[in-house]
Amino acid sequence: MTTQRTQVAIIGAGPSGLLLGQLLHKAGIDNIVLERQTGAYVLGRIRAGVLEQTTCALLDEAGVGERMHAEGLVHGGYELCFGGARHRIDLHGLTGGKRVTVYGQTEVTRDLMAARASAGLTTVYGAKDVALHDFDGAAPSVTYTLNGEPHSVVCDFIAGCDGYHGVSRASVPPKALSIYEKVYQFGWLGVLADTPPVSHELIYSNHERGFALCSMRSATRTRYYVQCPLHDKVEQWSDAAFWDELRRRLDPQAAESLVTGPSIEKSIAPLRSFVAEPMRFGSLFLAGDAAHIVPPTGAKGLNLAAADVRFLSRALIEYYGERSRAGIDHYSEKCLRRIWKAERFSWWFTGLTHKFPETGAIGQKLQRAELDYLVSSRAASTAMAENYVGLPFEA
Ligand code: RFL
Ligand code: PHB
Repeated sequence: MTTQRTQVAIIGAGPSGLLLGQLLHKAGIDNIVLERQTGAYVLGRIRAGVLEQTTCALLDEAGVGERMHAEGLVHGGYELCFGGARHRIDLHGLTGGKRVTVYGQTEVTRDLMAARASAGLTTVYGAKDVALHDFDGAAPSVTYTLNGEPHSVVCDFIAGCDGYHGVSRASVPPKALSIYEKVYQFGWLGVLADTPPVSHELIYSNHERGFALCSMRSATRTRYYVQCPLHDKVEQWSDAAFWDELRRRLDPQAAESLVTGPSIEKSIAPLRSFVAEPMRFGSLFLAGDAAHIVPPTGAKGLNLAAADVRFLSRALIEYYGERSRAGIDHYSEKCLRRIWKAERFSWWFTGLTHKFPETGAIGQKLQRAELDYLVSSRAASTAMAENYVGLPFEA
């Protein structure tokens, strides 16, 4: 068994783990990242696309914002489509000047990987059998195997950044956790294609056939989604069937101008609201999807992960710099306060825009009334806009 020593052992090289590693490194705090998959596999997962301004600021702080500023698309609004017409939500005007940046999670991860490599920091890809030890005691450590060989990392803290299916949350005794969960009865079928976007801003569409979302990655690459039955298989959906279904769920003008092409990625994601409380157990911290999941409608998943990492990096910097445990002790409470607001917003926006056959005709009428109210009331639009661009860190 080879033994390494570090200050913070980070499990998972998704956006949470890599961003935490970079911020800690900038502050002179040593860390090792252990990732089960290969780097190529991590980059192959097409996920989030919309960054809040505070997430962009954190990427800048980590020294990885350059390409995001050069290539990201800054959006001051988006459109809600229902009843055959589109209605713009002026995010910039309604929030006193805030905007969002459309820049894919894949690119954020790529930038963080490059920064980590050029700083010469250790990332172990292909780390199997990761196990956490003594995080409620005095000598925390993490063991893993690499190419069949056993390894151990002795550390001060463990950051569980290993997503919803990771080992970190699963290592906490169930009685120490409170779990809150809602699983939706439908999924999102997503397609990535090298086609120009149907419109220069995102379109969230509520249609009697189901929800649709038109997003993008660049001026030549689109990311589109349609609500689909939870148990559909990707193989059931030809490209032609996807484009037909998307077109039907848009207003006539967008349907007319939609440019189609071969898909370069196609996948179905389930929708879930999930929170595990608390987010700290002794020297173990959970961050990102390891602790909470939102349905993607509000574009909050990646942004919440970044917010956790912001609180956690500050807490650890305060600990090593001033030997103060205040940030560590308040980590869970500070994160959860804002997380629950994003959970509420994502649940509400999902309810407003998706088809729920079980609510019947009255459910559809009430949904339409709320959409009408939302686009005609400045107060209602403002509430929506301030959640979409991201709530402040301290209430
Ligand atoms: P990630 O990205 O899941 O990264 C966790 C990493 O941990 C590794 N791992 C392990 N490593 C070592 N040992 C183990 N035992 C391990 N178990 C797991 C994994 O291989 C992985 O590399 O979590 P992180 O960093 O917290 O980042 C969170 C974001 O990825 C997530 O919130 C968003 O992508 C959520 N999400 C979306 N958010 C949006 O805002 N918009 C979207 O359109 C959107 N689409 C999605 C999504 C999440 C999805 N998931 C989780 C299945 C679509 C999907 C399919
Ligand atoms: C995306 O571009 O993948 C995306 C954008 C907005 C969302 C969800 C996903 O709300």
